Amino acid sequence: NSQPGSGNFNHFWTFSEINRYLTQLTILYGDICHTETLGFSYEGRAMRALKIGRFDGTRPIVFFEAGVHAREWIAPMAALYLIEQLVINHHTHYELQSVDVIVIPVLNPDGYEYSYNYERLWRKTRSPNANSTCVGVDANRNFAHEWRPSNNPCSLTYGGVAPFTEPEAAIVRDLYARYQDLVKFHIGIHSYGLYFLYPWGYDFVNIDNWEDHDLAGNNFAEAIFNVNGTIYRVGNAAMLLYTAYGGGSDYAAYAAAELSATVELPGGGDSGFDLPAERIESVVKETWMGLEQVLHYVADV
Ligand code: ING
Ligand code: ZN
Repeated sequence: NSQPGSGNFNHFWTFSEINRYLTQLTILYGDICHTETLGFSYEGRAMRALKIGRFDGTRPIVFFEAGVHAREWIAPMAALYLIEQLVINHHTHYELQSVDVIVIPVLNPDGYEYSYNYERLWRKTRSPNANSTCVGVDANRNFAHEWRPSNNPCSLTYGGVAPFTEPEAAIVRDLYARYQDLVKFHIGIHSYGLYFLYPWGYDFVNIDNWEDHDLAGNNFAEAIFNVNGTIYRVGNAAMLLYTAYGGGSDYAAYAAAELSATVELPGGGDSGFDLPAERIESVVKETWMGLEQVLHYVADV
């Protein structure tokens, strides 16, 4: 029931539903997209990307990743809705005539499965830590830009013993190494908070081209506001939210991407992470309107 085009955004899909959907989509629309397994998680699950476009080494790439944090279930749903719009309505999107898109809907599949089946508020990966009974690393603190050592594997934001110990971070590093200058925009999709956060996250310092980020972020926020009146705040990650060392968005800006942001989708439920399923459709639709502006921003340069 998560068939392409079925419009079934009324429940949170299981990891196997997501995989079936991606496979189906590439069977039906193999001329415009394909999936690629970028690597395997600690527990051996495939980390898959959907790639839309030509990838001939000349076209700019926009890169979306969701689900690095297990409990933020709305993030993969937003990525899947974006995929659905771009693939099924491919011909109505002029931006796809000049831009290639990579989407990783579930970057941390072990965590997603664990959150889905055992512990709703699980955030990290599921790799063991030496000399500790606490499991997992925050993969969004496991990147090499301004990474910091920490001695508490039990922390929700534990960054690991070194950068890139987690395959979830390493495959993103490898993507940037592979596509280099072609990556024009990186978006990390998270929940919750209603923010468009741009670098740097490691300190209260703005990235050199923060004005470009601000413009792109305001386009994103305005398009979303026009749907249901949802108000996003746009600005520097450290100043608007909190400092975070070794984050994926910072690494993207450092290593490859001209523009990079973390977006925080709406919260809901008791914890903020357990948005009621009835709200999925409305959230992914408004989010799509914002994310489409990101594609326009790159296509219109
Ligand atoms: N938020 C991001 C986090 O990893 C973030 C926010 C990312 C802040 C990068 C600064 C830099 O903590 C969630 N919801 O995980
Ligand atoms: Zn997150």
